[in-house]
Amino acid sequence: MPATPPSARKQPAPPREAADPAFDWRRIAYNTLVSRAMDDAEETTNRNRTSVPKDHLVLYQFSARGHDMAQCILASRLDHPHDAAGAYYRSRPLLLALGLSIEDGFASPLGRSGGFSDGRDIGVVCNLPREKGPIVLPMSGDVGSQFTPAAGWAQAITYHRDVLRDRTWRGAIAAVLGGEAAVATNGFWSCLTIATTLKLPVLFYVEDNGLGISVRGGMQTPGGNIAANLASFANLFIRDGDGTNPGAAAALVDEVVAHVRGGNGPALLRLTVPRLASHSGPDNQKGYRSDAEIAQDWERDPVPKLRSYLVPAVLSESEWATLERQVERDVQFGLSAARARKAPDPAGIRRHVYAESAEAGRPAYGGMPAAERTRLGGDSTPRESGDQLRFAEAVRRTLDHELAVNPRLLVFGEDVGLKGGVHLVTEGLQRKHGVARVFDTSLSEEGIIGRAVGMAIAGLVPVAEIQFRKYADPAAEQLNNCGTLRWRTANRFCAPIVVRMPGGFGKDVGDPWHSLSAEVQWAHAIGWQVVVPSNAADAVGLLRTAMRSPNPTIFFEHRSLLMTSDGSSRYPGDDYVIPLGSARIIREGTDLTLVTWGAMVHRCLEAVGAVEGSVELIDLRTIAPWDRDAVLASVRKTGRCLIVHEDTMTAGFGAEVAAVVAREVFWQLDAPVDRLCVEDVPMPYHPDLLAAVLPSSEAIAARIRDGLNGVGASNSCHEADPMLRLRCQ
Ligand SMILES: Cc1ncc(C[n+]2csc(CCOP(=O)(O)OP(=O)(O)O)c2C)c(N)n1
Repeated sequence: MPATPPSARKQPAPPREAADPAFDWRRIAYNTLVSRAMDDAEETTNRNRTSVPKDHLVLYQFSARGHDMAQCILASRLDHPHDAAGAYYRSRPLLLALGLSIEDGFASPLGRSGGFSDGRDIGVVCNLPREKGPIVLPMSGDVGSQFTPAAGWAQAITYHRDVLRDRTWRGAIAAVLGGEAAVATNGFWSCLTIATTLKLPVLFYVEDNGLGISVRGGMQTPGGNIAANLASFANLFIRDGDGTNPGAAAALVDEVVAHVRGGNGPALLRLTVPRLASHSGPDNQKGYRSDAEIAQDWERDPVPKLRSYLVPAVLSESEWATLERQVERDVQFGLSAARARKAPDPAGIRRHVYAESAEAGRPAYGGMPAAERTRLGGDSTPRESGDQLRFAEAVRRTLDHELAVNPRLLVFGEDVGLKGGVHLVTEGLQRKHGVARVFDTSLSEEGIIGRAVGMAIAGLVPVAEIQFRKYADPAAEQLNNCGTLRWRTANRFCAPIVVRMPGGFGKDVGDPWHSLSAEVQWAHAIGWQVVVPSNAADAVGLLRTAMRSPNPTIFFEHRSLLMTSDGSSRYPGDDYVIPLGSARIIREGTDLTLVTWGAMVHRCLEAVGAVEGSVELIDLRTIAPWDRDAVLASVRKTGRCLIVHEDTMTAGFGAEVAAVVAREVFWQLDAPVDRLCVEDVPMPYHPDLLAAVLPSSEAIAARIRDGLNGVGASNSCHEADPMLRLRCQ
């Protein structure tokens, strides 16, 4: 717990008279001065590196000098219990004004325990979870990635208010802060499209200091003024002004916040501010800024302007001096308390990649409340009498049921509404559950995933569709950040979303865009669960588990299984769940273990039927987590292992399985671990070309025979290795 600063014990007297009485100017001045003093303390500490112990240094410093006052004015207007701010590395003044303690504000850049991330993330990459009151969404280091989660929060406001009929969300807004360079990012444009097309309560707050590190604003938007350039953008209320003029900035903040809070749709406020420091600690501004320009910027410093605005109209000279002394005391107190904190404990570094089953302490902010998860329950025994159905229908039925029993659940993506998705998996769901719960999105995968993240943090259960696996590329930033979110915030936040991703080869067709599988990418990404079902029943159980999980999940829907008999099976029931990380042994055997997943399961099954010899066929069903125990137990028994997958060979998930098998059961192996995969080429279009790269059941059978006979592709290293030759004799 942060220690109580001296000022919290003795509050100053209220102002005699306010310049604009609607604002608490003393509070704004206090917060601005605190932020300024913290920047000063950090920069001094870092400049005098030799005079302070190494562990007292801020490793990565970002100053907010010049941006500070206007942010404190904005924060004073974020006063609704369900307001949220999407922010970036220069937003610490906003956090201080929203309730961040000075001690936590120092401790995080110092890398001390506790704080935003328990020493895991840069100190200015902040977050602020609060039970009641505005929160700050977890920031990321990627410029522009703050925007679409804010759109998700804003859409969640409307969902809580209109669908869940929770009146406490009325009037809430999402404010999203960014520099003028951030307006060039995909995230900005995606969020702008979402907010303006849906008329969401989003306030874009652009802090224009004219520099993106060293690059001038004219490179980010023509002429350097995004407010001017967006003048004709529909559904966007725009204001532009000077962020160093207290009265003018306050009036503009008031106007835009009132517009958004009043339900009139999004607004954009651009405030010009000076950057009264280098971009960050390591930058010295040499080469791109003259001394004269830096001096000119200091003339625009908002702090002296704030002082003249308030003294003597609101505060007397001596009251201002008292305020300054109070700030100095509080900041020194906070700094000492932060320095007294322990360094983070390396023993805990592996925690919080995923939710811990017995959650110690406070649960993370985000996702469905645990009690609701428990209420939904689940049954791991399949119903035997279910009707036969196709994979696509199984997914649809599962989504339909979950939409019915879980009012927090939403299904969205490109074309998923009236059309029912290009794979027709969501057909009929919008008609049944309404456009607020099953809806089309704009064509922006970054927007689909970023929005899902914001919604999940706001307590909803977003099930997003990426139309084809390849088209997750534009969403890679949001997907990666979603996976690491719980770990980065040391379990302060989580965003359990489900991403449905159809992919893989189609029935006899392929191409580089619609047929990618590359599931390994998400097994490699930290924090994701990755599900690769091979049939309808497994799809039902695994999808339901994913939708009730506290962790994010990628759910692969293989194109060749959606409508074919291969993917069909009996419907296992409306409550059926399968724990992730439990493989299915499809056929038991004693001579060779065949490990596979997804569509290759069916080719492997055919191959096994065509060979003599006893093959144990394992369908992994999930590759993150994957069932190491089942695979290792099987290979211990058979002494041989062949892995077959559709993803390309080099660094495919088979390499991971092979490495673990080789390490863990080396002395029980009778042959080298073998892999049969698509070679390292993209998926081709012509059926003959496709057939040439995909492992066929004949090719799999041939490789099984090689394995059983101790010959084959891996034979050369087998012969070269005397130990293995010995074991095979
Ligand atoms: C996606 C991404 N690209 C590049 C960077 C490196 N980078 C960090 S800050 C920055 C400039 C951002 O400038 P602006 O948005 O104007 O904010 P300011 O720093 O001026 O407040 C860049 C290029 C990054 N963090 N993320």
